[in-house]
Amino acid sequence: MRFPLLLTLQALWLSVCQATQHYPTTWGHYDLCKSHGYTDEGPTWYYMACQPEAADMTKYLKVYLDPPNITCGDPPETYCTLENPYMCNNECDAATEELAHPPELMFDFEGRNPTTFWQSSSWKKYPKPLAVNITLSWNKTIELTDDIVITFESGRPEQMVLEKSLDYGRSWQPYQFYATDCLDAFTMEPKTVKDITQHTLLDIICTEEYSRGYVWKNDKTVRFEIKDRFALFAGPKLHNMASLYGQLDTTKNLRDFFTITDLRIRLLRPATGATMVDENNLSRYFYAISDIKVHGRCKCNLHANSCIFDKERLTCECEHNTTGPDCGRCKRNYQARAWSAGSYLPIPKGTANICLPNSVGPVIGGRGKRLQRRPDLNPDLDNEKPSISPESPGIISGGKDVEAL
Ligand SMILES: *[C@@H]1O[C@H](CO)[C@@H](O)[C@H](O)[C@H]1NC(C)=O
Ligand SMILES: *[C@@H]1O[C@H](CO)[C@@H](O)[C@H](O)[C@H]1NC(C)=O
Ligand SMILES: *[C@@H]1O[C@H](CO)[C@@H](O)[C@H](O)[C@H]1NC(C)=O
Ligand SMILES: *[C@@H]1O[C@H](CO)[C@@H](O)[C@H](O)[C@H]1NC(C)=O
Ligand SMILES: *[C@@H]1O[C@H](CO)[C@@H](O)[C@H](O)[C@H]1NC(C)=O
Ligand SMILES: [Ca+2]
Repeated sequence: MRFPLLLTLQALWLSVCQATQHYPTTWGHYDLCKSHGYTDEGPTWYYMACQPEAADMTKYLKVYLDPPNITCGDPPETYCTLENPYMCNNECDAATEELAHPPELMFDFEGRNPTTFWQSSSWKKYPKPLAVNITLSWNKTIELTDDIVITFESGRPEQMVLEKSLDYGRSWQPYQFYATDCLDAFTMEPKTVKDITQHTLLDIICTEEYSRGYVWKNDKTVRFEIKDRFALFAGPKLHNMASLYGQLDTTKNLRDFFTITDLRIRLLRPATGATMVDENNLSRYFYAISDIKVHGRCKCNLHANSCIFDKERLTCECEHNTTGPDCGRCKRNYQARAWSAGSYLPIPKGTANICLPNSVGPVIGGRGKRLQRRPDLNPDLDNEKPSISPESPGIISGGKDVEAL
């Protein structure tokens, strides 16, 4: 009679897997910033590293197009298909709601049929390049947690660059190059994400995987593969997130790689489907995007487990007596030691590294030497070893002394 039980367990396991398809169970840690506990002296709080849940980040962005008037429909235009220049029934008219294709349609709910999409003007100025920048701005640092997926309604571009900014759009770095011919377009060897190793994870590659023309009509997505990169540390099914978290904790470059404030999609050359551009019918060449997926979480330096969207702006709800949009500072009167980010280590609860009240005692200069140490103070306070705050016995903090897993 073991059989039924086994089946039940299997069914249970399957449903757990389905429920957590996006986020393996190991993502669940770090959802609490503090918890209530008791010591000999009475009730107290225990503080832990914490972070907001990952979410669909496209609800919180602003989109900017360059050139600003590149959206189709003003004046109205009729488009022909790439496959058949005599099939010209794609009409764009910005003044008619049913025929308009504004940028918002890249971020609306894509559950219905037919799809809704943004569309550019056609390549009227050929051979001058048809270059369009689509910039997505959050005005907040975001940590990516899943692949960026761009779904094209037109053919996928023959040349495109995905760029990122970490400083609110002041400077930009490429994330990935995309071309039908990487050598020709960017003088880069074509690679795929499978060529990347732990040691080359920060390398920027050019891929030809997402630029094949109209023949692959069913494959309309262009991806930036976050999960494949995570998998280099966390294993193919991201079962060992602890290992990834350990790496993120100790390697700033790696953390920064997945962190953004803005994204920019630089469309450089539309799909042409053939080796020669048909100069007599340029209405066949344009860009159209039906959906963009960006999944991530607010970066709160492990000092907040929620992030709110208020007055058009994302802000971490900082705990641990930190403050600022990313909880990047200690609150006034809580500067007894230098601010530091929370730590994922030790797994699974991490270390809060809370800011301590000034009354703990004055700290001299930058070296953090302490004067007038009060007798009840833990002598290890300065070197981030686990320590007890004098005001509230039982508060655990510090602890960067754990080896990476
Ligand atoms: C956009 O505006 C610029 C400058 O006003 C103009 O030269 C260009 O033709 C316009 N482009 C489109 C596609 O309407
Ligand atoms: C493209 O070809 C179709 C079919 O011949 C024609 O109806 C349309 O006007 C042409 N467009 C241009 C811009 O020549
Ligand atoms: C797009 O952005 C790049 C830099 O990221 C800039 O050089 C270019 O002028 C922008 N505009 C267009 C239309 O490409
Ligand atoms: C970005 O956020 C800051 C506050 O963090 C605000 O002052 C600024 O106006 C925002 N910028 C934009 C373009 O929304
Ligand atoms: C911040 O400081 C206040 C006042 O001392 C204290 O009640 C609170 O528990 C502190 N919070 C954290 C997370 O340390
Ligand atoms: Ca859409």
